[in-house]
Amino acid sequence: MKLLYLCCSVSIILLALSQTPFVQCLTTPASISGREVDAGDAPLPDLYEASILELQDGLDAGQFTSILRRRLFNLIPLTQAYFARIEEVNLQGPSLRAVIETNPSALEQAASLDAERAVSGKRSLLHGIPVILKDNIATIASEGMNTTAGSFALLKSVVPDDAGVVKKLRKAGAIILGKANLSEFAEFRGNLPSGWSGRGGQTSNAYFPHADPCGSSSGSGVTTSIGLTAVALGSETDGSITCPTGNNNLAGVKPSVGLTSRAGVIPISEHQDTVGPMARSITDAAIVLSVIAGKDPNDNFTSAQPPVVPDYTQALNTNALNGARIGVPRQVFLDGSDLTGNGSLSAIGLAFEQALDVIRELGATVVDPADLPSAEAIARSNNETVVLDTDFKIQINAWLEGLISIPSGVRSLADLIAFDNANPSLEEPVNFTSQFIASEATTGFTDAYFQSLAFDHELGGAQGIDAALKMFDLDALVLPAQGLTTVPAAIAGYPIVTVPLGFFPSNVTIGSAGPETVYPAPGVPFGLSFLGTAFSEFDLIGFAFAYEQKTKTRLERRAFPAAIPKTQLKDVMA
Ligand SMILES: *[C@@H]1O[C@H](CO)[C@@H](O)[C@H](O)[C@H]1NC(C)=O
Ligand SMILES: *[C@@H]1O[C@H](CO)[C@@H](O)[C@H](O)[C@H]1NC(C)=O
Ligand SMILES: *[C@@H]1O[C@H](CO)[C@@H](O)[C@H](O)[C@H]1NC(C)=O
Ligand SMILES: *[C@@H]1O[C@H](CO)[C@@H](O)[C@H](O)[C@H]1NC(C)=O
Ligand SMILES: *[C@@H]1O[C@H](CO)[C@@H](O)[C@H](O)[C@H]1NC(C)=O
Ligand SMILES: *[C@@H]1O[C@H](CO)[C@@H](O)[C@H](O)[C@H]1NC(C)=O
Ligand SMILES: CC(=O)N[C@H]1CO[C@H](CO)[C@@H](O)[C@@H]1O
Repeated sequence: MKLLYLCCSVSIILLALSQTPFVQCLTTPASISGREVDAGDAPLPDLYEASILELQDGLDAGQFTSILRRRLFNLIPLTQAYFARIEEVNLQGPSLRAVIETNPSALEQAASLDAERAVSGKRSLLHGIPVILKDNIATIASEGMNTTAGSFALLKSVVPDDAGVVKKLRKAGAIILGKANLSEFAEFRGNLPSGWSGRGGQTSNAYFPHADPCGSSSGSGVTTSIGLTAVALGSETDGSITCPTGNNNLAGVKPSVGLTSRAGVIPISEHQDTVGPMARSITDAAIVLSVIAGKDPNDNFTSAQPPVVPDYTQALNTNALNGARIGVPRQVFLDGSDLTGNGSLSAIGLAFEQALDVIRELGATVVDPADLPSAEAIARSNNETVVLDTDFKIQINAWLEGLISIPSGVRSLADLIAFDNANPSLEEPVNFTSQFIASEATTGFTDAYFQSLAFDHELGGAQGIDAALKMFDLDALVLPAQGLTTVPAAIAGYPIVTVPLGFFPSNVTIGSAGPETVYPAPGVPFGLSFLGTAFSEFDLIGFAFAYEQKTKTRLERRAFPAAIPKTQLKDVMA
C-alpha cells in the first residue's frame, strides 16, 4: 500500500504542475527481474555501498522524495546527495582529488528523467543512476564539462560529440554526475605517478591516507569505492581498469577490444584501448556493461564483436564455477614481480593461494600451473612499446585535429610537448613527458610496427592465452590483478574481469609509490582477475560472480574514517 501511495502522490503533484497525463502509476511494476520489493517501507540505502538495484527499488517506490522541502523528484535528492559526498572528501578533509569536475547540468537532467519516469516508466535499470566518467571520455561541451585527460592543454577544448559509450548511457537514462581524475593521458605521458594529472592533482586511495589508487582510471576507482557515485567508467590500454579496480576494492570489467566503443575517447592505441565499468559489485558491472557494449559505426573495431550483445546479468550464477576448469599461468606473475616470497607484496601471493582453494571449493578444477607458452617471450618483448608509441602519435594528432576548438592552440603531439615545457608550473614536464617524446620520435606505420603488432597478437593470443586455454582444456585463467599480469590480455585485446581479493595487513611495511603517494600500506585492497579469450566476458562474469558471492571480500573492510562521506539521502531530503 505504502508503495502505491508514494508513487501516486508524486505523480499527482507532477500532473498538477505539468498537465502531463497521469497513466503509469498503477501499472508500473514494483519489482525488478521478478523480485518482490516494498522499498517504501525499507530503510534508505546507504550510499557508501548502495547497488543499482537498491537505488532502483527506492526510485520505483518514490522513496527518495521530500515533499516537505517541495522536492517533487526522487532524482534531485539522489544527485544532490552524491554531490554533497563529493564535496566532503574531494578537496576537503582527506583531499582525495578523485573528481575533476561535476556536471553543472546534472540536476536538470535528474528533473527531466524523473518526470519522464513518472509518466512512462523507466527506460532501463540505469534510468536515473549517477555515473562518473574518466576524464578521457568525451561529453558535449554545451553540457558544461571539459574532456581533457587531465591536461591543461585541453582545457575548454570543444569536442565534436559525446563518446559512443556516453550516447548509450544517456539513452539508457543514466545521469552523468561528473568526470574522474586520472593519470594524465591515461598514463601515457612519461614517468608520472599513478593518479596524477596537471588539472586534478594527485588522486588518493580511500583505504589509507595518501595510498596509491593505481592508474590510470584512478578517480573512477576512488569515487566508486566510497560511494561518490553509483558506478563509474574507466578505460584500459594495459592495466588501467584492472589495477585501480583491485586497489580500490571494486568489481571491474576490462572488455575485449571492440566490445565497447572507443569513439570519443582520448586515445592511446586503437589496438589496445577499451572502456569498461568499475562498480562495487559484479552485478552492477554486468548491468552497466550490458548497456555500453555494442556496435558503433564510429568505431569499426566494434564490428568484430558477436552479432548480439548478451544480457550479462544472465551470467550472474553462484554455481558458475562448478565443473569449470580454471588455469593458473604462474610464470606471468612469478617473473620479475614481488607478489610471492617474502617481499612487501607477498600478502597478495598468500591471498591468491587461498583464492585458489575457494575456487576449488566452488567445484572448479584448478589446473596449476597452466603457463602461457609465450610467457618468457612476453617478458622479454618490447613489441607493445613499439605499437603504443606509434599508435599514440597518430591517434592523438587526429584527436587534437578533430576538436572544434582548443584555446591552447595545441593541435599535435609536438604542440602538446611544447605546451608542457612552456607551462612547467601547470604540467611539471621535467620528469613527466618522456613517453610523449618517445612517441613523437616514431615515424608511422613502418614494417617494424606491423611486425610488432602481429607478434603482440600472436604472443598474447595464439601462443598465449588461447594456447593455455586449449592445451589445458580450460574455461578461464586466474591471476592477481597487480603487476604485469595484465600484459598478455592487453596485447591480445582480450577481456579481464576483476573482483576484490584481499587487503594488506596492518603490519605491512609502508613503501613509497611517488612524490605524494605510498604503496603498499595497511588496509589497501588488491584484486583477483579472471581472464579468457576474446568476447568471453559472459563466462568470466559468471566465474567472478560466483567467487564474489562466496567470499564477499569487499565488505570485510571500509575506507579510513575521514575518507567516508557522511551525507546520506536523509540529509538532503530532510
Ligand atoms: C571547463 O573548465 C573551465 C575551468 O574550470 C570552466 O570554466 C568551463 O566552464 C568548463 N567547461 C567547458 C565546456 O569548457
Ligand atoms: C578499421 O578501419 C581502419 C581504417 O580504415 C582499418 O585500417 C582497420 O583495419 C579497420 N579495423 C577493423 C577491425 O575493421
Ligand atoms: C622467506 O623467508 C624465510 C625465512 O627467512 C626463508 O627461509 C625463505 O627461503 C624465504 N622465501 C623466499 C621465497 O624468499
Ligand atoms: C617482438 O616479439 C618477437 C617474438 O617473440 C621477438 O622476436 C622480437 O624481438 C620482439 N620485438 C621487440 C621489438 O621486442
Ligand atoms: C626528476 O627526476 C630526477 C631523477 O629521478 C630527480 O633527481 C629530480 O629531482 C626530478 N626533478 C623534479 C623537478 O622533480
Ligand atoms: C605481520 O603479521 C603476521 C601475522 O601476525 C605475521 O605472520 C607476519 O610475519 C608479520 N609481517 C611482518 C612484515 O612483520
Ligand atoms: C569537482 C572538484 O572538486 N574539482 C576540483 C579538482 O581539482 C582541481 C585542482 O585542485 C580543482 O580546481 C577542481 O575544483
